[in-house]
Amino acid sequence: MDTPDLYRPLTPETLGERLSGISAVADRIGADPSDWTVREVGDGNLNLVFIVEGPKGTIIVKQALPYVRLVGDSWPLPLYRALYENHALVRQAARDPGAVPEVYHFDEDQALIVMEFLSPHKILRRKLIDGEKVAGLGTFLGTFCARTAFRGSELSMKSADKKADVSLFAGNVEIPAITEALVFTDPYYAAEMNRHTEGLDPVVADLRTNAELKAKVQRFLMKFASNTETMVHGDLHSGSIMSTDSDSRVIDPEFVQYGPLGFDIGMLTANFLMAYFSQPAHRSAETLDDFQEWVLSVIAETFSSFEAEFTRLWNTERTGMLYPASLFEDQGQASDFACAGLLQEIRNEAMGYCGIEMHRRTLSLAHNADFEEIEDKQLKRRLETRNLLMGADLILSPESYGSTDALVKLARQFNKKDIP
Ligand code: SR1
Ligand code: MG
Repeated sequence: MDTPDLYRPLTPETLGERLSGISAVADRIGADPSDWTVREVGDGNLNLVFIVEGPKGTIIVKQALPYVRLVGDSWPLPLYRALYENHALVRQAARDPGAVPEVYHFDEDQALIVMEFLSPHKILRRKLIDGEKVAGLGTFLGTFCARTAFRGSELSMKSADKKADVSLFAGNVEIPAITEALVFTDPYYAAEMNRHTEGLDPVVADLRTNAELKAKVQRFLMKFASNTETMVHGDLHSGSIMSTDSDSRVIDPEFVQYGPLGFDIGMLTANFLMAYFSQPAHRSAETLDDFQEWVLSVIAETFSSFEAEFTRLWNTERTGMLYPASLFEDQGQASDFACAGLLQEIRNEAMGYCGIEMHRRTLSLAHNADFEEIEDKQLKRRLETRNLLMGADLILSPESYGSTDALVKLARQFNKKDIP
């Protein structure tokens, strides 16, 4: 995998000199780099992230590294992923204005994006672990998922534009390959980079010997890899959302690809369910029920907002070649039932992706802090077991949980389940 000759990773010491001539930067933080304060704050799995503060303001500089930061240079990863992230941010901003950070500057050779600094936003996963509620969260996320799903598909886009975009994003090969392996495959066999909490072996063995479950997961992988319904964020977890107590934004779409309509909302739901199941380790008994119920209410609000916004767009922006008015409204026939049927299919498939994400975050390489920060290993094992078992139910029978009531009921059942 070649790294372009011009590329040099930034350091806090070199960033000032390297970015000083860029007018988009100077306009926002001031022109003299000797007045800038630079901090590298990247704590994700892949990139460098700098907060650069100057007399006029603050910006974020995100730069791709030519390898997976979490693992090291033994796992090379192409820099061109920054190009796709930039394309994704531009499209998401157009499809859901204000939902993602504004891009100020993109440098393809340096694989870097200069963008809006969100403040006082914090990573949502941190807020969920700390028990901090976010007003309007489900509405924001459901609306974001609906707008990006609908407006990135041929329900809305001209076919020529959508097909050109599918072809553009098809160049992003290695990033989907990470998801195909880490999310859909590795959890279900003894892959080299896997790890799981001590004592989980019997549950893990049950999953890995369940041929029906593995076949269902592979069917979901086939859809993920070959279904180009819409442009998906591709990694929509609570670490890809930044929030204050009442405002949220979606960040970090470098796993963007064309994929199934239900993928993002399914992955997102998994991350709320993992926040839910891990709460007994993070909350006192007095606040536990209230916070857990709030997390479930966010899931419910996300789906109801998704469906409301998707339906609104169906009725007002259905300008693509799919489900055209010529077949329905123009013949005096309503198409509501077709919209409702499609939404039900999206919900059902979302449940499958949800269950798979619940498995991979506890079994393969990239675990999440919700569980990882639990020091009591027995408690961690018990809570992760609830999560794994519910994930299996969702994968095996996604259509049984295609309503919010059924999903929430199942989560409450597993949350009460005695695990020895
Ligand atoms: C090697 S990358 C591991 C994970 O980090 C990203 O955030 C994605 O979730 C990916 O699966
Ligand atoms: Mg990320």
